[in-house]
Amino acid sequence: MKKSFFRQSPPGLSGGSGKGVCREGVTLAARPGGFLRSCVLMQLSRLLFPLLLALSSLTLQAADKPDVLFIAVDDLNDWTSYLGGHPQAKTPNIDRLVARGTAFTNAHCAAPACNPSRAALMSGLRPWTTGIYTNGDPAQGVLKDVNTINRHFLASGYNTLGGGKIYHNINAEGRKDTWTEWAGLFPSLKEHEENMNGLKSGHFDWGAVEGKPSDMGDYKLTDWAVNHLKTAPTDKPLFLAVGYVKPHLPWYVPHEYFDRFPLQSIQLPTVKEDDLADIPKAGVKMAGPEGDHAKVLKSDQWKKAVQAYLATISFLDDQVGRLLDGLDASPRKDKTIIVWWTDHGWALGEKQHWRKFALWEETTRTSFAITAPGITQPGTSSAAAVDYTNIYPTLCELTGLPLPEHVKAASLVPLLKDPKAAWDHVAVCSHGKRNHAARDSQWRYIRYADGTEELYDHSKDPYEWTNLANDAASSEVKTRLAAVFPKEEAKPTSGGKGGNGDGGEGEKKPGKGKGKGKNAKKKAE
Ligand SMILES: [Ca+2]
Ligand SMILES: [Ca+2]
Repeated sequence: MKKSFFRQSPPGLSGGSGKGVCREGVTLAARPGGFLRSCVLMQLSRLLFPLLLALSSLTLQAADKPDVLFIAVDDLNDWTSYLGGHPQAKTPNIDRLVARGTAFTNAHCAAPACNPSRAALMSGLRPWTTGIYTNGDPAQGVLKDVNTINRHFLASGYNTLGGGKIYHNINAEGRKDTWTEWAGLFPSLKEHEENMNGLKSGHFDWGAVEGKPSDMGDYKLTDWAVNHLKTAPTDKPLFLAVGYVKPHLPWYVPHEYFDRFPLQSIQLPTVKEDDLADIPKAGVKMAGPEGDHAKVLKSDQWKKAVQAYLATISFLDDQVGRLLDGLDASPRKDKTIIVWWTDHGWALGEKQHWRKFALWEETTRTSFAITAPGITQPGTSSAAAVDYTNIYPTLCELTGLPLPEHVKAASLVPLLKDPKAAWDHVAVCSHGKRNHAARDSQWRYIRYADGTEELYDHSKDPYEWTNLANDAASSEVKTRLAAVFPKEEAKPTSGGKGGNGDGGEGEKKPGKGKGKGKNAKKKAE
């Protein structure tokens, strides 16, 4: 572990002269008996004064800082109206949120699974540095020594409040000492697997359920967040992290959401029948056509799954609308930075693949936008290829917090100021050790651990149907994009026993809390 990962003292708090010698001894000796006391007092004041000064200046500076509304969403791909990932997606509120600032339309996770994606985003460190590659690679052992985003804001004078799912393993990372207040998960209806679709595939399940929207955990999370926007003390800047759990599986939401998407009207994703024919074995293994896809086809569940995902997204969208209304009714309306991100994409049958856990566009592309008052212009978008290691430095620059030494990625602020600004960085996504994808404005290049490759030209092939990796003409592009892949990679924290389990161990729901931080002490992982 490099020293630079470790948490740093808050700026200004490590000071104090501390020399331990009372140099005024000669003068003070003229007052017999008072020397020692005076000397100690002077020494104390010397030690305390800079500390008090630093504290007061920190408070003063902190009070002037913008608030941050940090919204995480679990398992939402590009099926939003504004990104157009599915023609029937209805997301007026997400669109409204994103339109307040700059939408990043070519944004990608650092890893296509909950745990490594969130660990990379919150730490600013890539999987190949931390060894957190998959859901089965424990994060806590590494992250406890890293100055993560929430630790950094807490140490810098922010009132940091977190609720829902921010890290994958909320029991391990959602601890009281890393937030001012950690609220954990809120109980929801139908938390047990019901096998409503008959596939007997654990939480790979969907169906309309009895209940009201207000019975859902994300509804309660929204109430919690809106309440804090209204009531959190205004003498301290607020970092409010709201982690929505839907549209993660299982897709159980009340009937009214399913009713918005009549089954007979549902359109399946655009797919090419023999799409896997030009994909190397390692890619076909990631797609796993004999798994979820075979089951879905056999039981005629494809349209029902699409309907259920759209319905669950629509439920989420309603909560986003309530959250936005809450922000606009709060005193923080005009000084709040909004960071909106979904932890990775999701495939629903493209390349005969389901879920995340792969390196194609459907699974790495996310919904991501930033609104920064005074910096972003409403309704703007950037097509620059960005990934989630860019979020930490951007937040530091927007709030004036010092940039931790370990955070090396580029800030997005130039793009927030001018979405058309030059951007020569490449988005990188890793799925397991030595499997990486690089994405720029035109190309996606995938290289698997065994050296096999895929290359897609998005200017002609938006669905990534034609693998150009074996074309002689592609060697220059491949060489340029391969240069961003690491030469050395950390061992997986699980020792290689992790994996994502394709619905198994790594896909288990994080431990439940009661929305009051009761889960904070439990040990997991
Ligand atoms: Ca996720
Ligand atoms: Ca193909």
